[in-house]
Amino acid sequence: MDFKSSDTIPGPRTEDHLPHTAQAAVKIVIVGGFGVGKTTMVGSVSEIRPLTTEETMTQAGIGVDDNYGSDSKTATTVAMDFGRISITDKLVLYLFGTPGQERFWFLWNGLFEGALGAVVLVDTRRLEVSFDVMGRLEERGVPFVVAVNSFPDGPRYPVEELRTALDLAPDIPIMECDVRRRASSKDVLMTLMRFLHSLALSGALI
Ligand SMILES: Nc1nc2c(ncn2[C@@H]2O[C@H](COP(=O)(O)OP(=O)(O)OP(=O)(O)O)[C@@H](O)[C@H]2O)c(=O)[nH]1
Ligand SMILES: [Mg+2]
Repeated sequence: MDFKSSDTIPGPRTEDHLPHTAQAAVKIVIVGGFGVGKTTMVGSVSEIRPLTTEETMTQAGIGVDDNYGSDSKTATTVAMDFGRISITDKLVLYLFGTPGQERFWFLWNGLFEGALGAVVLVDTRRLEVSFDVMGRLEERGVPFVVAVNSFPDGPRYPVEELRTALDLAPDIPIMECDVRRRASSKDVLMTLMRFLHSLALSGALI
């Protein structure tokens, strides 16, 4: 293909460059059922413009994909979300959001490859989806924390009640969050980092 002399190939923007102090990069996956807020979380916390693979939801999805009354949700992830956040000068997290619709779950295995840890996003209106999600992480030996993304019409339960309902081991962190807020999403990631650090110290992280 010929390029006209005025054509320019866009290079990385300044904010896309990794800080030169970065010494370690860690892959984290964000998983959860359809429409639980995975793409929103990657977008709210990423310091680079996130890469998304959103496709518009069409009439064909009616009766198949229940968006639980979220009229603002018009698109769904069909492959993955990708973002990045520097936790410290030295530590960088690469974030991979998974697609939520079950017909795309076969892509998760590839996305889990090399992941050090995961965030399981939970919607209290659809707790049952979380069992499948956590089961897949357990099968792959990926440690995770659980973050409850509270929607206004979702039932509210004390966190410890949710721990019991989800049959979570006592050491697995569980917290509430609002993935639309950067600070809240960052708190979740910090909790995951602390959890992974404690597992590493105890020798449980392979
Ligand atoms: N009220 C409320 N709405 C939210 C919250 N989090 C996300 N949303 C909205 O809910 C919708 C779902 O968000 P997405 O980020 O697309 O969810 P997802 O998990 O990536 O969805 P899929 O990729 O389709 O599985 C969007 O319209 C968000 O604006 C929340 O905490 N509260
Ligand atoms: Mg998504």
